[in-house]
Amino acid sequence: MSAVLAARDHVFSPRRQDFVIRPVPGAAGGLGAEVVGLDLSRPLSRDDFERLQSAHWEHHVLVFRDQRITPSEQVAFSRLWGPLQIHVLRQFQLPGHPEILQVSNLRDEQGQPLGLGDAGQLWHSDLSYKEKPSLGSLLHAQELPEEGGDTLFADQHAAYEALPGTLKQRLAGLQAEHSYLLHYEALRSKSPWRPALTQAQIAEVRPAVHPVVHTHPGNGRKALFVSEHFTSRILGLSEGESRTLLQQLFAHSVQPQFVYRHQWQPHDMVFWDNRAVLHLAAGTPSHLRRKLYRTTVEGARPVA
Ligand SMILES: O=C(O)CCC(=O)C(=O)O
Repeated sequence: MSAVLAARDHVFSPRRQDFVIRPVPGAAGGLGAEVVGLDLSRPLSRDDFERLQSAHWEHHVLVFRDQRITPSEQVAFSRLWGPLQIHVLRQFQLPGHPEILQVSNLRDEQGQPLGLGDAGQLWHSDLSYKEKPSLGSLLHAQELPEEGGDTLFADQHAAYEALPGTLKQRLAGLQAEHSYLLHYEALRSKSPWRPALTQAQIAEVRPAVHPVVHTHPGNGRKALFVSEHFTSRILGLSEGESRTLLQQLFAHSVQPQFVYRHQWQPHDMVFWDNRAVLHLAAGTPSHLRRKLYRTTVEGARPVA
């Protein structure tokens, strides 16, 4: 369901809010914009929604500053963009809010992890291993460390556009497999608190096949759609050729000129477009506390 369809049944407020959307300081190439003055706990007008949608298609990462919103308000705002996806690791849901995945290194009184503390250690696009990957994810800062904890975003339109013409031709029509299980056991061996997956969970994350280059349904631009975390192979190539080509694309797609590094401020909510960017968690020193709430919006099946 597109955002426009998801928002169709929503009762919008007749009142616009007074806010600005401007390039985020330090961002290059149009990647990243900050939204200042908008209060997401208040009802949104259709005009304001459409302004945000245009900015999302153009800048791919929207940073909503100073959002004092509840989990229910985050869920309500996220639902405007499409149905919400429930993460397979149910253990890390926020109690009472199955749509919210806790991204956190905190533990409860029994010493059990509250959230997915090692989320995003490898570059990825959320849920690309689903038939319908994510349109976008919204991450709301609850508790931030004094140092570290940045999130990096890499512009996959710009990465595609910078490829040599011969490589663009080679990629046209290629399809790749995306698998949640690709690095799961390697991550578990580094973070033993990661739960072993049940058969039901494994069945829920069967691999999916998507075009290596897809066309963004909102802005009509092409983007690379492969990532180190989830893309396991390119169909129709030998194992060696597939590995070499994927390594080349992984290295190309996250070069510094395509990257915006987000340094979190208290109460930031960041809404990124999984169809246009890859992202990576830079890491937090283990003695410091970090907690964010993530909602994940379903998108359409990618098309070349
Ligand atoms: O914690 C972060 O900075 C990013 C988390 C992440 O990669 C994710 O939620 O997919």
